[in-house]
Amino acid sequence: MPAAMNPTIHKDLLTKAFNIKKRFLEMYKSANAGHVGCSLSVAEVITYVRFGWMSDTDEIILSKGHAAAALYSLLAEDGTLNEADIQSFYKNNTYLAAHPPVNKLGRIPFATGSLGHGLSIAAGLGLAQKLKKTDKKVFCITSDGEINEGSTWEAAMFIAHHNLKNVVWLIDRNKLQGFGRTEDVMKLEPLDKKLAAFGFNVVVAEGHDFLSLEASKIESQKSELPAAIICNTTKGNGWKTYEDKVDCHYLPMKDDQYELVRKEVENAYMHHLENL
Ligand SMILES: Cc1ncc(C[n+]2csc(CCOP(=O)(O)OP(=O)(O)O)c2C)c(N)n1
Ligand SMILES: [Mg+2]
Repeated sequence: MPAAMNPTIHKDLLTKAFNIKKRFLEMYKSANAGHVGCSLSVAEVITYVRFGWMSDTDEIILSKGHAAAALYSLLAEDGTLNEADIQSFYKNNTYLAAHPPVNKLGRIPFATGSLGHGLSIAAGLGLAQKLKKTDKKVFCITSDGEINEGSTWEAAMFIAHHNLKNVVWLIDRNKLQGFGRTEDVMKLEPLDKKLAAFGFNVVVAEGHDFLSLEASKIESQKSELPAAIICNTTKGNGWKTYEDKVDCHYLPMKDDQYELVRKEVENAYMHHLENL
């Protein structure tokens, strides 16, 4: 897919994504928590939506709420949350729980994490904005595993039926879910054809590549249909030992693993900058 991006903007996105990853790796380490691979999978997609696409008044619904640390880190990067908020991650009485609760602090409008509900929330918000005739958009990021849930397809039908062009559905297509590969647990393919049959303008992007994400934004705006963007990603992207392995879903990082993944993520960032 052809794409062009001003190198300064590209560098800024790479830097923001790096900061976001560095911050959530620290959060996971100090909380001794899992879901590291789930956040690494979605890091560039969420960065691109926030800093490359949406306006300040648009909404993000992170339907795959188990990657909450990526969302909180993003909200720290845009200044919504501060360092003290981030330090409270996973602690008693925190606003920043393992899954995002409804949260005034982070301007999170709905709780997510019970998989399969985020797209319905986005559909409702999208319809409300359409009726109010506003320009506000709703970006919903789902996992691929949660497409197993019937409620996701119900929301898809609803979005298509009401032609909610203000809802942008991005799918973190890492091909892994909690207990194995998506195609073994419950086959999704041919996902593009299924989504097209439901009435979407289906766009495919490389979900760790800002040029491809930029191209998908442009492509998604060419159609009269609502967009579903299949973002091809790798679970645990950048954590070489566990990339594309189900273990990176659950495993907290040991000290040496943390040092290693931090270094690997930093090296990949430096490499990108050198090759801009
Ligand atoms: C309704 C529901 N069932 C089960 C779970 C437990 N759970 C948490 S993450 C996950 C699967 C993760 O795979 P996927 O949904 O593809 O997310 P990703 O690969 O992006 O991390 C499951 C089953 C849940 N959060 N909600
Ligand atoms: Mg998945």
